[in-house]
Amino acid sequence: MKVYKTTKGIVIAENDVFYRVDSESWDTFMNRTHLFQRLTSEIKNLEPISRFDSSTIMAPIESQEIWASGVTYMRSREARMEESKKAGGDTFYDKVYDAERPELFFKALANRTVGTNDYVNIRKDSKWDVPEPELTLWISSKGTIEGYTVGNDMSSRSIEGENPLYLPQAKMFERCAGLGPCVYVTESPIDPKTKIEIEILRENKQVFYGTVPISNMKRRHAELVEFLFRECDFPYGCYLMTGTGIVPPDDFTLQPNDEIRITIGHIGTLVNTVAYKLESSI
Ligand code: DO4
Ligand code: MG
Repeated sequence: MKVYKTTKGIVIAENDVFYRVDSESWDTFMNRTHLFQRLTSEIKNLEPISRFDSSTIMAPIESQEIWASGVTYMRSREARMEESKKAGGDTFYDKVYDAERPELFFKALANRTVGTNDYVNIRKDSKWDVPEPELTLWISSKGTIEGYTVGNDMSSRSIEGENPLYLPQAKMFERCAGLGPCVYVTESPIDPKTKIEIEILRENKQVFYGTVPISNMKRRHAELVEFLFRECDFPYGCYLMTGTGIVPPDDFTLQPNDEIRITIGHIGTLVNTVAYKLESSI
């Protein structure tokens, strides 16, 4: 079952039949345990809508925090060790990959998050930029994993590689997180064979393609959630990006107008176009 946040309210989709939910806020509607069972019984009382306009889809977020996990796949460990070697930071990635405590970092709130068919930014003071395609957990305030979405953890490799202490600047800026198109709510945990796929198009030509099964991840989802919830409360639930297992080759960097298409199994495709930040109007 898929749940979309749209400009016209919340829409539930089951087997391509769409139902609109009236007078509910995203925060209260989504932050429930046993969400799959609740939605299954709720749609029985709803009339299907005749047409779903995909141009109304927004990022599936309101008051939630987005957190992210790091170095959960061997590919991320290797790429980061290489990029930070000169700065002497390589050994930290090596250690965190094997440590009991995972790397978890705060990524964004709704104000820095974009949905599908929207722009993500690269920094003007960065020379080396990549998208990070990540399976993203939807977690209730009780710490239960209730669904999944597609996440794009936009990252500056040149800034992180210069010094691991620059991580917040490499990861957090306007439009640094892509999320969507929907939350895929499941009865049981997502199939480990599910593939993450990313395609980057430049002037309509494919300049990068990568794929990885989520089973390549070193850590369990429940383990990441347990660490995140140890000392943090999330009254509206939260999102947790689970780390990247796909890193483009070292000679690749994003350019304005590149189109990033990330597909994860049954969840769908998150499409973002790359841009520089516009001048602030504040
Ligand atoms: O260690 C820095 C961030 C790692 C990360 O974002 C990832 O592995 O996906
Ligand atoms: Mg990442």
